[in-house]
Amino acid sequence: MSALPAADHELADLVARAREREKAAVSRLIGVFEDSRPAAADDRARVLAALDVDPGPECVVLGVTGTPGSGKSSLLARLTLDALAADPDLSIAVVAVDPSSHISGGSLLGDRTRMRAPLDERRLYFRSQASATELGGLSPSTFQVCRLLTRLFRCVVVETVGIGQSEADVRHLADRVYLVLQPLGGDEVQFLKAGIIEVPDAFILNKCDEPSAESSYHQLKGSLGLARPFDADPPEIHRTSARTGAGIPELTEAMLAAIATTRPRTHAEREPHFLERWVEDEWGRQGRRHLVDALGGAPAHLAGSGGFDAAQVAFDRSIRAALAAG
Ligand SMILES: Nc1nc2c(ncn2[C@@H]2O[C@H](COP(=O)(O)OP(=O)(O)OP(=O)(O)O)[C@@H](O)[C@H]2O)c(=O)[nH]1
Ligand SMILES: [Mg+2]
Repeated sequence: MSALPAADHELADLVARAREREKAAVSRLIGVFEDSRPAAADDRARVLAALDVDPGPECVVLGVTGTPGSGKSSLLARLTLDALAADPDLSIAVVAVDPSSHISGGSLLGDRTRMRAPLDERRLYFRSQASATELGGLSPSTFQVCRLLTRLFRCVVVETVGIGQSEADVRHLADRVYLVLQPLGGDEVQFLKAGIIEVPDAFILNKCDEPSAESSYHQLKGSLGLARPFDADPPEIHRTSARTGAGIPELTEAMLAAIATTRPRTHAEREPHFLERWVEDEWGRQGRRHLVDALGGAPAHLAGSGGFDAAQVAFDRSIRAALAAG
């Protein structure tokens, strides 16, 4: 059964309430975008058509990635409220891809920070999604949910653990990526490991209330020079403590400036990567080959299908026909 009202005037009313960022309406629409059943594609297309008649202001997507437990959620809880207080026109939706919730429904890493948006503050919305993998890759529906939220909010923040595939995904989703790190025990090599240091546009060294923070800051600075010879100017390193509040006003200001000056990707620019990911998840290597050889690649297939949802339906039909033909 469809999760949407069948009558057009009822859908229009639901969409209007979501535009006002009424939490119940936003949550109901999110259900449609998280629904992986094939029939949901038509519902998504209806919602997007209703929204795109009268597009709102551009939305900047910020990626906040980083090592597990580095303080991403604690920082966001403070930053979002401070930013909303500073700018009355701002609205923010946070999508946290949660590495632990699908395993135990509870705590993987000790006392996890959970952000709750005050119920009466319509300018702040929070959604937690179970991760696809234990290591915190983006959930397949993160992109789908962002398609909706970027049409309702001025800024969408995606919080992920920065490991493996999620780094590449967050790069394709976000217009600007922050990497949150915590002070090391003194092993410089760790900052250089795993390649994560090459992706972000800016760095946040959190937990600066800890004693090793000062030496870690200098190690990070040194590592960046080595790992990122491509930077004309060294990237920003913000030093913060979500515990004491040190550095939070400066980071809030930098975030507001980034939202004001970043030219966001268009919806269409985000689609090819996530169509490829979907094809790979559903059909594996064979699917990838079909997308390229039979359909001319993701951008061509998207352009020829009339939108992401239609492209998924058309791909499904096309590969099934090819397989049946042997
Ligand atoms: N000392 C200190 N502890 C902090 C700071 N920020 C967060 N913490 C603590 O670090 C732990 C993890 O914080 P979270 O905000 O949940 O970190 P996270 O990066 O969102 O964690 P995951 O989403 O599980 O990867 C919690 O116990 C926090 O209280 C800080 O600035 N200083
Ligand atoms: Mg978190």
